[in-house]
Amino acid sequence: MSSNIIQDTAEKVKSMVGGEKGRKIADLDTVTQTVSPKDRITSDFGVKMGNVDEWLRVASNDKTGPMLLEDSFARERIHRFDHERIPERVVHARGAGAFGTFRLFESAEDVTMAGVLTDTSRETPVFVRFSTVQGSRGSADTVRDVRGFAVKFYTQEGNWDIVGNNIPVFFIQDSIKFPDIVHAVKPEPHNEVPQAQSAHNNFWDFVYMHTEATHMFMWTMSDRAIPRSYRMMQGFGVNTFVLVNKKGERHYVKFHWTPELGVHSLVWDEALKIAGQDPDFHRKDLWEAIENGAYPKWKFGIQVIPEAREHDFDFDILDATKVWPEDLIPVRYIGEMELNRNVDEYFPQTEQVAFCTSHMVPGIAHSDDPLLQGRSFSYFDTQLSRLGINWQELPINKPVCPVMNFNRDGQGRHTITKGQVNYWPNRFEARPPASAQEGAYIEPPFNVQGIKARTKSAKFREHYNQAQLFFNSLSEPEKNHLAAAFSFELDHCDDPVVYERMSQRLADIDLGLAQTVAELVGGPKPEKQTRPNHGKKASKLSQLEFPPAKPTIASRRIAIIIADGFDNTVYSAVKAAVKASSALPFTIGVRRSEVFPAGASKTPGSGVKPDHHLEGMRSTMFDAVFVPGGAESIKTLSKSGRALHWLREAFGHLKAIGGTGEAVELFKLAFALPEIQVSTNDQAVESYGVVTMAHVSPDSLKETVTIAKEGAGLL
Ligand code: HDE
Repeated sequence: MSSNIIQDTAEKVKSMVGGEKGRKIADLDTVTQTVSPKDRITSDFGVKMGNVDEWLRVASNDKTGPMLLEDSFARERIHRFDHERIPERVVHARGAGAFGTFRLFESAEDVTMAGVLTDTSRETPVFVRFSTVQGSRGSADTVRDVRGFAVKFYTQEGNWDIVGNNIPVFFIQDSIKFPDIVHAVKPEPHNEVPQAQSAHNNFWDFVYMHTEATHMFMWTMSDRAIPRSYRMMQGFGVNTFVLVNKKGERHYVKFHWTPELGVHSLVWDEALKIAGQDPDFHRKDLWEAIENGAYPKWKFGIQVIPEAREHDFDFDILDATKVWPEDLIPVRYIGEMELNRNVDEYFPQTEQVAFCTSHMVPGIAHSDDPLLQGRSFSYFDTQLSRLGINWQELPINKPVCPVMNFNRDGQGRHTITKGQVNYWPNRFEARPPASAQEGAYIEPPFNVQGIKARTKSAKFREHYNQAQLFFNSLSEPEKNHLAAAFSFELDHCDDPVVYERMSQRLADIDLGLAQTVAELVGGPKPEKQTRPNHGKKASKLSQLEFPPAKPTIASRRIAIIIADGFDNTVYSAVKAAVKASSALPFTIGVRRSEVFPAGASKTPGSGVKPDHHLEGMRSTMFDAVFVPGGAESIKTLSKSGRALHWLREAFGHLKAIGGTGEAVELFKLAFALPEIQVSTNDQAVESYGVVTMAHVSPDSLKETVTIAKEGAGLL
């Protein structure tokens, strides 16, 4: 009891093996077991089992009699199996997680005293879980939805969680509305349809009735809601938090994650198809990238407003349905996160991880954001039904610094605390709680005034300005995708009240948008803009403003299509070049068994064994397609409906496509667009994203390889 907890912390932290960044992994290692197939199977109580295939029963060669209840081995197996499931998360049920490291490259000590944001020598271990919101645990990854972006920092001062999303605003302003929005967006109660989609009457009815949702539904109808990869999306803390520095000064803050690979999305047709073809597309993508050493990275940034400037803006900075435009409050990038290790087992790690907005460390605090305050109640509460009262003891949730308190007992408690007392103060040399100087979390004094009432500041009542700002700031293709998304969603609403009203609502934002959508979905076509457009734009709302930090094809999936008689020189050179750029080449053959190059003897072993065949994997699984020439190969592919569909689909999804030699003829046939220019010699020609080279000489082969390697025209 009398031990000095602060000193303990420092010593324990120092003594942890594996260095700073390995600290959480070393901690998890203490509870990790590696099961070898050579190990003998035992019961949960450690007794070796002699038979795991047959229940003990009364039987003989000619008679199979009743089973015996006495077989506790068999009963144990069934009993454990019966209770394998826990309640899935009520939202964000489907997710994928990974471990990583957070490094700070600039101290933010002017605004916070949090060690994790001021000590540039630290490497803080993190666990991140990405998720979709609406669907259940078994739903598809590429649905149109917000993505969760939750980060747990295992800091030396305790756990800090930023439980964010990939969209910077939210549907509602007050947490009391959360059950309504979630009920409305989830499958409808009478028939539990549809799964993982907002394209239904109840959702659009809700957002029509709640004008505060207008800004958010503009984002969810944009390309942001169908990301190409978890690795290619931004993360936002969404809520307004407070940073406190050593002088006790408070600053309002928003947290940002910006991906090194840039922000990229699927096109809707791709997203729809992938949901069926590979429902685990995002989960696999994250896993594959980490296994291949293409560790995803995000820059970490803060937008800071000093306390005294809280009321200087035409929106309330505590309103989670508003962004802080970056032109007004620039993002200050101070750190970087890398994800570099996959989980060892999904359930104890990704499923049992529990994030809470109230997990904060000294230097980081709550603001009066009415959404945040309610969240901080909800996350604690929900873990009780998911994981039980001792959820913070689960290895993935345990801090890496010591925990000492008198919270005790409860179901599933497994920490054993020695000592005679479990209360404070006590007759032993109990030390008082720590002071701020000793690292305690002390709420900075804050003057609160007001009338007790169910209301919010007047600025919370303005709901359209930023919806227009967002729309005005998008590029033309993004605006077109937005109109298409509304048209898809409202087409799935069969109650005319819903799609007719929503068609009208869009005229509060933009007349052109409202008219396009109304016409397509059969709503009344608005004649005039019901709310004048202020015409303002802001930077960093269009995702096109987030290109990759440097052009790269690393970790991209590139399909190389071949049939018997393909040009092996080009095939091998391109494949090697793709690999050399840390991208992933996949050979797609007309069949998965050996395919033979031009001039080969066709003896077993002299050909190439493709990774997949054209029916097994579709173009939607790849970022780019390359077809090497070879007269016989191209003749076969030209006659294959599937091969032509592959190319047309890739073209329609705006994929980069490349081909040499006779492949030029295949492209003419597949695309049949007179506008597309193709090469007629050994010069590469790029047109509509299709790169061709009709003749390949030793010199031009180098160029082909460069095209593939540098991604020029490919991605
Ligand atoms: Fe959540 N949210 N949320 N949310 N949320 C949950 O907590 C809640 C909100 C977010 O990977 C639940 O542990 C309320 C905003 C993520 O484990 C639950 C309100 C943002 C995750 C909950 C919100 C989020 C959750 C379900 C309105 C973006 C997944 C299981 C006041 C900043 C975390 C759980 C993970 C999960 C409540 C609004 C993000 C029920 C009451 C805004 C990323 O507690």
